[in-house]
Amino acid sequence: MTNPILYDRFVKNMLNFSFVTDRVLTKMNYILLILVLCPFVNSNNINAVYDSDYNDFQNSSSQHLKQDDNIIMINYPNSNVTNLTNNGEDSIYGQIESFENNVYVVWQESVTESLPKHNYDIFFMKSEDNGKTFSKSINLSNSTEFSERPQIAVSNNSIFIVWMDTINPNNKEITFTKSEDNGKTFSKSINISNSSKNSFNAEISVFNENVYVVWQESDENDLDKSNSSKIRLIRSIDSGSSFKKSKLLVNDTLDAFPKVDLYGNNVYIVWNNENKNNSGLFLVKSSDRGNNFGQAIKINNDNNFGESQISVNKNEVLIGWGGLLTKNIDNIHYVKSNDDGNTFTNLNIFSKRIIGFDDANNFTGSGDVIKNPVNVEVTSFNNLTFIAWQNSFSEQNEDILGLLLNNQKEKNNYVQLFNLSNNPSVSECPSITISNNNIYAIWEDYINGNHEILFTKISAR
Ligand SMILES: [Ca+2]
Ligand SMILES: [Ca+2]
Ligand SMILES: [Ca+2]
Repeated sequence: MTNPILYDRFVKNMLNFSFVTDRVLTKMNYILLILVLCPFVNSNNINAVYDSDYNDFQNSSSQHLKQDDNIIMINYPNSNVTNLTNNGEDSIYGQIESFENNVYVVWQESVTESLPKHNYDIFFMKSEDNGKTFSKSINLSNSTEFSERPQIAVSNNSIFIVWMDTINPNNKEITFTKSEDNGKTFSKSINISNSSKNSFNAEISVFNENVYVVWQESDENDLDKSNSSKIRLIRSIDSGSSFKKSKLLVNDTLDAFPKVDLYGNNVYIVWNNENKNNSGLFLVKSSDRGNNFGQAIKINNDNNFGESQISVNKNEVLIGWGGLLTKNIDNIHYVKSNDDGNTFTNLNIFSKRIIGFDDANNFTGSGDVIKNPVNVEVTSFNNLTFIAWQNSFSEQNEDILGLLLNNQKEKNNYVQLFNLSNNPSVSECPSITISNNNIYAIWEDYINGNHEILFTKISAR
C-alpha cells in the first residue's frame, strides 16, 4: 500500500478490531499480523511468503486457523495488475499456462460488429520473462465462424490450444491447433470433434507427447427436451500430429463441465451431473493412457457440489469445486489424493469466517465472505497449491479470490487468501498457473465499457 493515509487506517483497523483485542495477542498472532501487513508496505513486488519467515508463517497461519477459524483476506494491490488486452473489443474467457520463464495466454475477442452476427476470434500472447512483458497478440482462428472459449495446455515449449467454432446454429465443433516453436507459429487448425451434434465445454491437458481433450456433446434430438449431454474424450499420442477416434465416456449428464488431467500413464477425468437420478461429482481414471477406464467414483458426499477442476502433479491429485451459475453454494471444497487417485484424504471445506476489507481497505468485519463461488480453478506445483474462484460480493461486484496452500505435509495447510481483482467492477472467469514458484492469474473484467483480460503474478517463495 503506497498511500500512507490508507496504510495508517489499515493498521488502526487491524489493531482496533476484535480479532486482535478480544484475544491475547499471542506471538503467533503477532507474527501473522506483521506478515500480512508486509505485502501492503512493499506493494511494488509482493512476495506472498518471505524467505526467512517461511517456516514461521506456516506455523503461525495453521496455528491461527486452528485457534479461531478466522482468516485474513489480503486485498491485492491494483498496481500489480496489468491489462493485457487494453482495447475497445470484448476480450473474454482468458486461459493461462506456464513453463519455466514462459507464460502463455489465450482468450476470445470480438473482431467486428458489422457482420450479420458478431464474430469472435481466438487470440494468443506470451511472455518469456516471467510475465514482466508480453508479446503482441496473434489471431489463431481468424475465421468467420463464432470462435469461443479457448483452452490451453503446454508441455515443455509445445503449446496445444482448443476452442469451439459454431459451424452452423445447431453445430459447434472443437477446433485444435498447436505450436512446436514456443508460440512463434501455429499449425493449421483442425476439427477434432467432427460430429453433427453440438460439441462444447472442451478442456485440454498434455503430458509429454500425450494430448487429451474432453468435451460435452448434445444428445440426439434433444434440443427441446433437456440439456442432457454425453462426455467424449479424444487423445493423441504423437503431440497432436494425429488423433485417435473419440471415445464415449459418459452418457446422460446435465451441466457436466468435464475436466481432464494426467501424469505418466494415469489419466483422470472429473465431471458434474445435475440429473436427479444420478447426481454428484464423479472421477474416473485410466492407468494405461486412456485405453481402459475403471469404475467412476463419487467425490462429493452431500449436495454441495458444482463445476469442478482437477490438477495432477506426480502422484498427487487435487480436485476443487464451488457451485454453478444456476446453483448457489457458499463454500469452496477440495479433496486430495496422494496415491494416484486410489484413495482420497479429507474433504476440505473452506468457508468459515473471513476477516474482510472493502475495496478501500476498510475493515468490514469477519463474516461469510465466500458467496456463490463459481469457475473454481485449481493448480499445484511442487509444494504449492493455488485455488482461485469468482466470488459474488454483490450483484454489481464480483471479485477473483485466490487461496494459496502449502502442501508440504500430507494435510493441506492454509497459507494466504487473496482478493486478486479487488475492484468495484465485475471480475469473472479466473485462470491460474504456477511455474518456478510464480503464481500467474488472469481473469476478465468489465472496465472502460468493455471486457479486458487482466493479469497478475504472485511470487511465493
Ligand atoms: Ca477489450
Ligand atoms: Ca471467428
Ligand atoms: Ca471486481
